Amino acid sequence: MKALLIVDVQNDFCPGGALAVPDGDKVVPVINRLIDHFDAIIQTQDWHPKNHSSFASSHPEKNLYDVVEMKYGTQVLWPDHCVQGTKGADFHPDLKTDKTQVIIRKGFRREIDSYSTFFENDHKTTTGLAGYLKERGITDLYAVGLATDFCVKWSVIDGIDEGFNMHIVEDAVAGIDLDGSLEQAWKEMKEKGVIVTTSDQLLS
Ligand code: VGL
Ligand code: ZN
Repeated sequence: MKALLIVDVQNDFCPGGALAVPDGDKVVPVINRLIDHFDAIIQTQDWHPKNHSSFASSHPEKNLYDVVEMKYGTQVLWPDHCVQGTKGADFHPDLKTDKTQVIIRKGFRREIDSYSTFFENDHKTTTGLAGYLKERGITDLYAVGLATDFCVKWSVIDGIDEGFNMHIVEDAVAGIDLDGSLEQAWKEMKEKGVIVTTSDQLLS
């Protein structure tokens, strides 16, 4: 069984949003075309309280995109984004969400960020997704969405560690790219064993 994992296709990660990924909205029509070809559709939603510890605004002495040490490791300080209940946290209006069966929200604990759909950034606190997928007999997960070098990458790597065949749909993801993080992400995912595919390949 195969599932489509649609990562963080939210207004704040699209052009005009608080943490816009260049060309972030270009993934929307590509993802919409894929939706009917999967047994299960899972979406993730970055969902932060106001004053989240990953926001630079919560650290007055720091600058945007500084990297700081948290109890659980290094953390990039982001602009305020995907605040619970705001328009920025909503899914892109053109994304087809009717077929979505489960939405995993992440980053809702003030003191810890969560890039991966499987674990929060301490790599210990689970979201429950692995159990859900296993109970449904899903073996293959196809990652699409935003951002390639953060939430998509961490989801792919953790998914492989959790025993799933992880695929990434090259033309259905887009990255932030901080100091070469995009190239680094592709390298790490490929070294870990991600299966790279394209939407044309999946639809043919
Ligand atoms: C993300 C940075 C902060 C992502 C979420 O969806 O990749 N990146 N929060
Ligand atoms: Zn976030």
